[in-house]
Amino acid sequence: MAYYFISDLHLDKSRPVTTDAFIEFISSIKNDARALYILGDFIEYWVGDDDDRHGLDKAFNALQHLSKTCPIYLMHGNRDFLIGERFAQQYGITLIHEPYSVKIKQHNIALSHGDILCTDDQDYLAFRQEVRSKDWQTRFLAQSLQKRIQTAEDLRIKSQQAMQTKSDALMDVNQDTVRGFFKQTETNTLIHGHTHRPAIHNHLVDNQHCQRIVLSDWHNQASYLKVTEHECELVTDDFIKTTTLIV
Ligand code: LP5
Ligand code: MN
Repeated sequence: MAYYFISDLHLDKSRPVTTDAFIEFISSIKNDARALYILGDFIEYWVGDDDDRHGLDKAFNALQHLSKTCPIYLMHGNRDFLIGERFAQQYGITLIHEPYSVKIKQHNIALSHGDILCTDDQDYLAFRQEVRSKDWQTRFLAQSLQKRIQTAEDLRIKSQQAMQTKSDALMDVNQDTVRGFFKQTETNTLIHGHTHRPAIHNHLVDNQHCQRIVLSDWHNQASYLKVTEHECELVTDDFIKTTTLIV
């Protein structure tokens, strides 16, 4: 039996290969999964639980089916932070909010989408602060579905334009912020996504060895982290990396 971690699927009806890969992945873990953690950006974008035009019912039904045999935890990402309890309950999902820690055997593991670790990207952080406020969300969700979808589409274009002006270094995690996150959560393992730079990094925090495992996005293929006992395996289309969890 194993714990599975995935993120950044960006499911969208325009990319059926990824949706099929997800359904196949869910089917492949169903007899083996102790829990599934989805660490954000599960969906390309989400403008409210009342939006039923995703064309992703097959993927959602696969989750609901899995939820009968294993708990499914979902954390918000910067694309789908408006996923609410209505959607979660409909498909047997438990929403979790960061900073979130989970104990697996004797290992204390912190989970994050990863965007809050990218603190050099000040423009993004200012934007994030605004759209994560209760007031902004209440006003946004009161708009018509069509208007919300249009705003999200506009924002995707603005975001792509903004990202062309930002360096890779600026859009990666900030090392001091990562160290602070380990201290705040009192963990020595951190799993996150968002940057789409799958890797296993070592950090030294107050002379303690810590590990940061970065999940891959799903670009037409499944990729995941599988944790069994003390071992973990990070699987992408290009490589498989293994490590032993720190006690
Ligand atoms: O996800 P990814 O990796 O592509 O990009 C992020 C950051 N971009 C975003 C924007 C999302 O992609 C947009 C998704 C829309 C879904 C939301 C649904 C709810 C509707 C919201 C409507 C307002 O998160 C990008 C980071 C990058 O990761 C790397 O970390 O740099 O951040 C930006 O590009 C943000 C810009 O720097 C600043 C935003 C300018 C747009 C201002 C328009 C204001 C609209 C009104 C909102 C208050
Ligand atoms: Mn993201």
